[in-house]
Amino acid sequence: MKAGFVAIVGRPNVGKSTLLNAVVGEKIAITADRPQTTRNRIRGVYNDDDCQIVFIDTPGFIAPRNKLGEYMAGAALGALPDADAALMLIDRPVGKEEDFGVDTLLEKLRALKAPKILVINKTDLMTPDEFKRTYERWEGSGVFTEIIGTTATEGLNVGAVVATLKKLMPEGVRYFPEDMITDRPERFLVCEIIREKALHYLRDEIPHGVAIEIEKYEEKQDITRISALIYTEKKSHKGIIIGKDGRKLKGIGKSAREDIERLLGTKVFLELWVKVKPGWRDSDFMLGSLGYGHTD
Ligand SMILES: Nc1nc2c(ncn2[C@@H]2O[C@H](COP(=O)(O)OP(=O)(O)OP(=O)(O)O)[C@@H](O)[C@H]2O)c(=O)[nH]1
Ligand SMILES: [Mg+2]
Repeated sequence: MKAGFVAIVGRPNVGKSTLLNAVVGEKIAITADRPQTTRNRIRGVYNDDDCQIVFIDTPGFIAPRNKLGEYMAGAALGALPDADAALMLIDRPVGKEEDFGVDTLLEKLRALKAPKILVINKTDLMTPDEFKRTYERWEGSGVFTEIIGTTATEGLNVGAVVATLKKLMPEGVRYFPEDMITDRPERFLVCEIIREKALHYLRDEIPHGVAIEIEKYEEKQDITRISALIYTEKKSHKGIIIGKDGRKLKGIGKSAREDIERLLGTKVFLELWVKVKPGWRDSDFMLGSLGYGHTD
């Protein structure tokens, strides 16, 4: 029996959470077509007859701009030292403006004893020649024991990533029961679903200033009543989130409710409120109460 931990790291928006979901076969981490979607470490558990791999999804790594960013960067780098293997994801050749994140990650990876695998994701967006050039460039870094191309959205080659990691895992026993696919509780997943829908509905800088807090969570026999707050940093953003005649907030609520019903397997009554909290991303108190206070 093999069992171990794999840290998934990389710059924002490269598809780390999409890959985690593909590996586990369920949606446990939210994804969005914008950077800095993931804010916490999220563990997803892969099981088969003779192996358990605990994948740790991490926030995309960039230079922090506020205390929330510091928490996120800490969550990303902090996943590495205890990992039995590290997966670094990229989605295209790196340019200059991106060098901070990649350089720092490479430096950390070089210092790590555990084996490192590079995943070139979003191969569907590359020509064979682009893939080849990217492959050769990274091969030259000398950091990675293996380089694998994937299309995480379609699950393409995800099996190859798992098979490669399986060989690298140490002998051991399962860390989590076989039916447990994530260590995150339902309430966390509910907040994340709401945040994901808000990300999908909102543009520009607004999503970065959004956080979700559950105010009420009542589980009855066949219905779960949830009331949640959407925090935003600016008064002007509150109106945008609510939208004309409350339409945007209704849209966010409806699509979140549908996903939450699927997750919980009950009917859901979901109420959303928008609240302005200037500077919450730099407030230790607010970060703590929103689950960004200490990494686990
Ligand atoms: N075309 C294509 N899109 C992909 C692929 N994998 C992920 N995506 C998309 O890329 C976007 C970012 O994916 P995420 O999984 O949220 O990326 P992430 O690396 O977790 O991002 P952060 O949490 O911000 O660090 C989403 O819109 C995904 O649907 C892929 O293989 N091909
Ligand atoms: Mg993510």
